Amino acid sequence: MRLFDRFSDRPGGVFPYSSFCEKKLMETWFNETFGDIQAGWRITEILHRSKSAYQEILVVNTIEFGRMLVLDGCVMTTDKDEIAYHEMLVHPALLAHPNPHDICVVGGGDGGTMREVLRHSIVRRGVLAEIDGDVITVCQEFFPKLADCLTRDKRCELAVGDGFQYLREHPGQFDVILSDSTDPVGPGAALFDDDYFKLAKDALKPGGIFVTQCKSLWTDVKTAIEIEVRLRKYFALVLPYVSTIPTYPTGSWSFMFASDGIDPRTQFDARRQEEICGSSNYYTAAHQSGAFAVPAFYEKSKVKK
Ligand code: SPD
Repeated sequence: MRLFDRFSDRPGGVFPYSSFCEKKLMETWFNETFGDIQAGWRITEILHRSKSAYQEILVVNTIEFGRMLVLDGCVMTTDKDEIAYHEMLVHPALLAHPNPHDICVVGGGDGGTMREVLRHSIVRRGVLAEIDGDVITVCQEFFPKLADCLTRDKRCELAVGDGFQYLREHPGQFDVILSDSTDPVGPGAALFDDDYFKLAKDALKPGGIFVTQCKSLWTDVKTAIEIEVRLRKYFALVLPYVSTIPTYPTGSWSFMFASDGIDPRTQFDARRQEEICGSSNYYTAAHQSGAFAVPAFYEKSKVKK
């Protein structure tokens, strides 16, 4: 699909006070198509378009959600609802780990996940293993609230390159690994494979925790179950959880939490949680267990397999 195909002009009504003027207002929309569903956001401006060595990078200004980062036609993040993704990818795991000192984020070049990681004062080192340096550069310009931490916080280390390779070269180093990838299609698919999950497990210290973003349970319950089953080969406890992310397909998104036994719903540091909740805009204390209440059809779909 050509980049231009993602935009459409639609008649949006008539000019106010237009009884003598038939001219229609034209609205420009950015559309994302996923399977048989299409979502659209009315935009005012295309702020950036480029093609990196890995993907098409697009930044538009939407009316409802502010700036929107789009990679290869898929919405990655927006000014307004980024909190629902980044806070929920990070806090359940970091609060569950008793000593999260060394953290690795795989992907996440926009910086949002790392920003949340670095809000935990207990963190000593946050490594961002992002394959596409252009995403970092573009986000530093258009999403400073997300990306500023990548250069301003001394605890953050940028490892621009293949996350797969990075984990292979750093066995036993991390307390928590967070996989902030694109979707499990095309280049992102490798970050949902057996080999990658094994590498992640090996790159963790004993007792380490791994979390990956997953899919919408409404459209991809089978894929989510497959990812859970794959993770179970390497982790004793694997739990799906969900967040409401309006600009992601279906508006409801899942994550997989994986540990050797730490259960985030009951084992977490309440003192650190209080500190995080004080400055969070999405995550609340109730999410630490409540987010793990996934729809009944998730378990039932396993039986049907
Ligand atoms: N379908 C969208 C999934 C995108 C997950 N990664 C988003 C990156 C935001 N830091």
